[in-house]
Amino acid sequence: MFEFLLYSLLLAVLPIFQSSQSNSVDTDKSNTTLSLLEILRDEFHSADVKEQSKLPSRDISLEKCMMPCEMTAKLMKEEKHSLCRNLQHSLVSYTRSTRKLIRDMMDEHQRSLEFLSNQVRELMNKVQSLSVEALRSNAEMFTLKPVPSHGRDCSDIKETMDAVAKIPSGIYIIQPEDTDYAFEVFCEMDYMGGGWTVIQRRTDGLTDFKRTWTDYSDGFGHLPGEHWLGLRKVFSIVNQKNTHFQLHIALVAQDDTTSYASYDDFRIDDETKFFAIHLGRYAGSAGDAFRGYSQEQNQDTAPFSTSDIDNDGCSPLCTFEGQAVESCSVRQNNTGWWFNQCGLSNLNGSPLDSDLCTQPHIRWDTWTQNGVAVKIKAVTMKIKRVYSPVPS
Ligand SMILES: [Ca+2]
Repeated sequence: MFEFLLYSLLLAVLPIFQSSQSNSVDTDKSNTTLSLLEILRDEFHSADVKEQSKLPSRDISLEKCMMPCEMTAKLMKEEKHSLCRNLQHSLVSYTRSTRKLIRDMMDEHQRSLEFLSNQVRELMNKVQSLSVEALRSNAEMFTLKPVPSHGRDCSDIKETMDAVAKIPSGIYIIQPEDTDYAFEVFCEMDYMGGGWTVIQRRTDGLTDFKRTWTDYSDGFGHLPGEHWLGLRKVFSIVNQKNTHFQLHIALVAQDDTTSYASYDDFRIDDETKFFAIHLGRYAGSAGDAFRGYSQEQNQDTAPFSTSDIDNDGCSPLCTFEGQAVESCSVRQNNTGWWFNQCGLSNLNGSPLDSDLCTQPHIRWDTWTQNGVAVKIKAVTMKIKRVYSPVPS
């Protein structure tokens, strides 16, 4: 019986070895194993024959053939079914675990993405809040903190700082007395004793002086070059208590000859009176073009005019350079000035106009050569404190 079981077992494993033989690289080893199995089968068969020969009155040939074959087939079938079942279970289990693994990984990625999105949202909120805070700080800095000024005007700066060291010409910050804001001005610290606050400069014609009332009130241009400081700022300087200001007008002709006009008590009214000009005594070499030669030409006490605010005294028309004009500003390139029936001066004209007869230009018509107005290519207007008693 034992031999029979052993033989059955061998028959069951033989196909496996045969199968592995066809796929195995180690062919010799498989052949050896196969030979061994065949020998064992033959031996078992011999032993079986011997055993069968001892059994009396039985169909030996039938049992010898049928029993092992049936058992073998049954065993092989069960083995195959078992293997298939195991394989099927393994595949199902593997598929399930793989699906679960993929699902877990996707869940993990989703959680990571959500976490990162939240982080980004929080950071953006922080950036926005910091931007708002920075803007508020800047606004507070400019609105609440006063800008430190160097003095009340260029004369004040010259007096207080020049005692310590010589100070150069350039841009300084001033805050005139009783003025609630500071602003920049160009100070000339070398010319005629220094301490001059420049209120107008015209040199190369690159700055557009065709401006409205608002621009002439607030100022425009580039402080180191051509500019108009602005009537409101000029008013705040000359309106300081216990001060008098001298106005100096420096002129340069196209042939580079120079001339000047000076007024020892210069001031202007406030905006409600259209910044009307008031001039003291004249001194200089260029003539008193502000006052001209007759009362009709006198610009002293005249209000300021621009192309959009007409105070030029032409009612309804003036005669200017032989023509009837309604607006002295419009007739003179839309520039602003203290026109009075136009008059003999307008220092805001263009220095590039060469034809004095037909084109607007810098005008100071009391400066003449051989009876003809000089062609002016540059002008500077500047003011300085005076301390000598001024006659009232
Ligand atoms: Ca007019």
